[in-house]
Amino acid sequence: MILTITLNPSIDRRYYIKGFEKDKVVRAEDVQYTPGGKGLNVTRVVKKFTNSVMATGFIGGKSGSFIKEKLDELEINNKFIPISGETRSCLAIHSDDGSKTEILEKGPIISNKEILKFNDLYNELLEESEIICASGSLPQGLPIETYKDMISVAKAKNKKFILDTSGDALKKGIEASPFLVKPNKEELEKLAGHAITSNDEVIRASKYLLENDIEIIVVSLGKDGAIVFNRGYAYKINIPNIKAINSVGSGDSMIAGFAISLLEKYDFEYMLKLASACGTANAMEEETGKVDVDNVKSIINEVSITKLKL
Ligand code: TA6
Repeated sequence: MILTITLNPSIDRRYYIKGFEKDKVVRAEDVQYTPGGKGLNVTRVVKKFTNSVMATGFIGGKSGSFIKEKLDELEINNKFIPISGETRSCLAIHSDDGSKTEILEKGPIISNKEILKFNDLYNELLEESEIICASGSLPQGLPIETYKDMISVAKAKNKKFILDTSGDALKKGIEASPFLVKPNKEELEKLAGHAITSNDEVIRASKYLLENDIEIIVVSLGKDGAIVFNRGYAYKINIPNIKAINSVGSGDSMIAGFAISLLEKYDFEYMLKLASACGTANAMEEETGKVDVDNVKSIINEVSITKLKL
């Protein structure tokens, strides 16, 4: 089973606005609400391929109830710790000029009592899980070492832990050597402490990560594909050009592809192709964290991989 962890879930509110500008009153042409937060985007894509998935984390208030209702409608198994705070919203404003502006709320303050309850639930769910996916920011109240501690517990039980987060939570998480991490270029630049403008610089900046005994490092590069590091080699992944509608959630969809591949024990090259195809297929959809499985299957055949000796 794949356990997806969303400690800071969100109602993702997508607005389509003509002529969006600051300091103006504008009206939304369309709005869509989806149960979001990176881990729930991962969950919804995983569910397209297998029912062997369980979502967990914290939810609270009416927003939390909305998320649970949507997951139940999608028949996604879920066990969340109810909190006194209100689950956040994240806004994505799409303008007709092609621009996309995201506003991410910090999220609620989690109490120590709620944290202890989650730790018990996490240990219980670990027993029935093989692959753990933790994605997204930490809500307020959780120590910055939260992911690091969760990774250590999972590794002690021989579980594969995939971490997709940013900033100090990522930096601390790396210290526990998760099985797979997926920084995007901006997150890698923050880890490296300098701008990255070429694939060679991606490879040099990733060497620090390689020293932390991480089995698979994925540097996602948007429409430029990704560079993946594993066992002394780097793999440049090229994806086909597509008509991108909404790229939000493509990184999360890529994570879903890796999790499915690890669960099904696909070979390494097929895993790279499936994960890349999931990320690409997500961008073809209006909804965040959504793929059409037929699109994924046809894109897989158009993904190319170049193997480079490090
Ligand atoms: O990756 C896209 C997304 O999941 C958005 O849908 C929004 O929920 C945001 O990321 C949350 O990011 P965060 O890093 O705050 O968990």
